[in-house]
Amino acid sequence: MRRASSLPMTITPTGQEYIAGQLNSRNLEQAVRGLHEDGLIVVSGVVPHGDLDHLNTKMVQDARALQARGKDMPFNYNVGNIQQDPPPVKSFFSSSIFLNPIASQITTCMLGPKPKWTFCSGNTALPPVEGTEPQRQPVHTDADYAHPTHPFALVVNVPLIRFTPENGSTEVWLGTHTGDLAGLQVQDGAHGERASGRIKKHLLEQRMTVRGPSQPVIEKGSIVIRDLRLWHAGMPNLSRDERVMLAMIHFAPWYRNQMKLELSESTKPIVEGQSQLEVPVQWVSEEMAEERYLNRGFGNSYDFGQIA
Ligand SMILES: O=C(O)CCC(=O)C(=O)O
Ligand SMILES: [Fe+2]
Repeated sequence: MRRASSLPMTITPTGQEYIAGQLNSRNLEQAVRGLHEDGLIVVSGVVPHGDLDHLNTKMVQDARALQARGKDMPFNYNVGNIQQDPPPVKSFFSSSIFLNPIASQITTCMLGPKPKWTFCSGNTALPPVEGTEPQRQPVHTDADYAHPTHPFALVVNVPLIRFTPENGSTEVWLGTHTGDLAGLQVQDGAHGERASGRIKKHLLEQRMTVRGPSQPVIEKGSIVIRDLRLWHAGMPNLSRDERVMLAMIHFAPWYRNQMKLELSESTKPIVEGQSQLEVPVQWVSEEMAEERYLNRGFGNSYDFGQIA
């Protein structure tokens, strides 16, 4: 048997598919196959660069403000990687980024009609700070709790710039989202600890001999879709630029996750202008949205689980 690649499958929609906001059946089949087999795919050329640049300028400023909080930074595993929410207001809420129709088409095919979007945040790999050693995250799964053994949640990641190994492209371990490799038995640390979901060392060594990790180059304008269970790790950013990656979670329609987004009323027409996703929202005024989005929870304070 041919050894499986450690690099993800990339789907490249045609101009027609892009304009229609929908993949044709062949590309959709590829996407679904990649998610079943590898637990992660890249869809390239689906987000206009202008929309990314506009949001990136704002989020880089915000990242610096969060970094200036020092030990109170909302970091995950180590201080080089902060959890950072995008501003939930109309001027930055492009539907190409937050409600991308091709991303929703794919998650719908995997999870069933009207996936539920209840988490909207981001991960920022910060450039090195003088006097500190750049650190990587431990290999982990974000599904650090008892969960179903079939697909139930997909993370839609939108990189705001081109990702490379130098600027901290996420390390991914393809094919680790199912079977014996998924579940609490492969993990160290329990939900509620700052470093939960870490994959046991001997399992990493074993997996390395079967299908090792990669840090793929992801072109700007791409969307990455990842099974929540997949093993991965945030990597050091050795460049001079903040590396911002949005993370939206789509849950299966039957999955009883209780979270809600908090969005400004100003985004309502955009959210209600689409019908692919169910979007439970706590609507707040523009002013309140502005005031609160950089002071939300991070890491373990979110509950990705479902009620009984
Ligand atoms: O920033 C990244 O590349 C990944 C971050 C991550 O996996 C996490 O904080 O859980
Ligand atoms: Fe993670």
